[in-house]
Amino acid sequence: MVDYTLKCFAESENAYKAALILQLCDANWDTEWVVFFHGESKSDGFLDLNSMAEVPVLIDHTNNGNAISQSAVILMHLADRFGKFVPDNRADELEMMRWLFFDNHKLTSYTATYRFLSRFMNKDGEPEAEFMKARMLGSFKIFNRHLENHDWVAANQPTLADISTCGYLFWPDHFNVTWDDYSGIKQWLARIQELPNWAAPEALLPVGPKE
Ligand SMILES: N[C@@H](CCC(=O)N[C@@H](CS)C(=O)NCC(=O)O)C(=O)O
Repeated sequence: MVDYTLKCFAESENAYKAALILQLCDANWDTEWVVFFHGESKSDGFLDLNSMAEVPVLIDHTNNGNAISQSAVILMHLADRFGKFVPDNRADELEMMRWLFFDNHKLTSYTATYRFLSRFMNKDGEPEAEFMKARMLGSFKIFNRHLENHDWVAANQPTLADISTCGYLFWPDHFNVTWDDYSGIKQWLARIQELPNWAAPEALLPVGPKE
């Protein structure tokens, strides 16, 4: 029996955030594929686990199968469990929280929505896609400027802010960007890839039902 099961699917980089911390902490975990594109996350069974109808959901078998959702909350729960990726002083912890909110409100939110409109709905050129793309590029500019002067997002070490913000960024071609135009982001992603046990999204998230 594993300690944690992550309900997820390959295209969900919010799920990758949770998968990445499990991987970096060398946790005992497995995945369960959510048939997202056929509406599973809106089904009654799924809503019983997460009333917000969103992936990811972490099932914590070490705590009576408790279901936890919102990737930032999952990250905080696992950081607490493993004693990793949270700064040891209040100022850096607040800075970490500041970037977690920035990520959830802007960076991931605009990137994921634009990627969905462009890649899965072929809406490039249409007003809603162009609006989201502009908001995404605006958040990249802000984030890149920060990373040009910081090795890690919130402290002098990797924290949950790095794990959360990097979620969507390993596949820039999925949202029509090259990191050659954003040297701060490019160099920071390379630092993340050098963390012990790092693995890419496609190595951690399931693409379909298990045999
Ligand atoms: N803030 C949430 C966002 C989760 C989210 O948007 N998940 C997507 C898949 S990556 C989803 O389930 N979307 C369903 C919907 O928006 O209806 C988190 O970080 O967990």
